[in-house]
Amino acid sequence: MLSVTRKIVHIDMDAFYASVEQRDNPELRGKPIAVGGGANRGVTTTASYEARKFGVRSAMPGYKAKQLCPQLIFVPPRFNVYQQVSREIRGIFERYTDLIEPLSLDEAFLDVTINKKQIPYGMEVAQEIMDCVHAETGLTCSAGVSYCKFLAKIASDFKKPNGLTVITPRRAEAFIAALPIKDFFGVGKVTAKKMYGMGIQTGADLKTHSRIELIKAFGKRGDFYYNIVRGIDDRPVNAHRIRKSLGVERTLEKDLSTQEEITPILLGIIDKFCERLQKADNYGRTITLKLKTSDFQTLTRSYSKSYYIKNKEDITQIAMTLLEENMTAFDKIRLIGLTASNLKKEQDGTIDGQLSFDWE
Ligand code: TTP
Ligand code: MG
Repeated sequence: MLSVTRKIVHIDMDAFYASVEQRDNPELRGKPIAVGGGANRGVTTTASYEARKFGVRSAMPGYKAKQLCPQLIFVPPRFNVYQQVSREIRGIFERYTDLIEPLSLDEAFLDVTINKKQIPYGMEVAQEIMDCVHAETGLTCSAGVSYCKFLAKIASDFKKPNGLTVITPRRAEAFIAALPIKDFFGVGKVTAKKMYGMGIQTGADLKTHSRIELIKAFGKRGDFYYNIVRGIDDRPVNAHRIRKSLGVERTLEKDLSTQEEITPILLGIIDKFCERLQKADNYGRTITLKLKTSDFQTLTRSYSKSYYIKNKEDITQIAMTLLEENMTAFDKIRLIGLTASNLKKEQDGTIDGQLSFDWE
């Protein structure tokens, strides 16, 4: 059988939210900034490269970021602007291919094996896209090019910011062997920890384990790890990724423990949640309440109906009942959220992520 080597490009914007803020406010340029994480409780969404030198990272509590970098400037997020930029870069991608799989607002896989400009090299497509993104949005991105998604994704991270990395089939195995396991796309924190326990630090270590061993340790995913460490990844670029949930969540200003304290916050979330469903014109048969405890445990509790839950009274009643029934499951919480799943419209090529908002 004739097999054609695919050309996959992965594009990822550099320090996305922070770069947009620095672009739109010259006073922030060249300075260490964090988006979100203001006041004392919020969590930063991302940090400018100037702030990263101090160790400031995504998802870091604001107070910790400030400790690491006392001159850090906190900037409130502007999600509508990030969404607009996301649409602009998507417009650029569409000049080359319709096979686009967005992973979040700022990154996407593109299959350019056959592309609208008939450019023979994936690298050339990636370079053109990087140039267009810069010329048209004033922002930089990084690109990875390879024959599969796994390697394209890893490649885009290799020379950030504004970097372009190509991993050819010939270089793939050596590249993967040297790669720390924590940088594997598809290996989360929990899996990485388990792998460390098995003496696996790098791709080379992972490769010493048999398929059976990996399946025993990681179930079905073991098979996936066995393949990717050998550079085998046939997953197609899926232009119609299925959106499975839609939701809203909020990090609290201080940890809360009583139902009296939590109820008004939950009511606010219900308002936003209903607005969001209406705007998306999408509704779910399942509503999930998500609570993150002060010691960072995540609790999720769901309730399903046989019909799509649209009505605000219904949603309020479900959310309140889920809260009430689970008041004994935690001591204090630091985050609360609501999600709709089993959605009416699960087929959706665009993605706008889980909207999380910090008001401070
Ligand atoms: P990333 O692409 O992971 O990060 P980044 O673009 O800020 O930086 P890099 O140059 O390393 O790619 O995420 C894209 C945006 O998503 C980021 O700017 C902010 C948001 N985000 C969060 O809100 N919370 C998170 O925990 C992470 C990782 C990202
Ligand atoms: Mg990025």
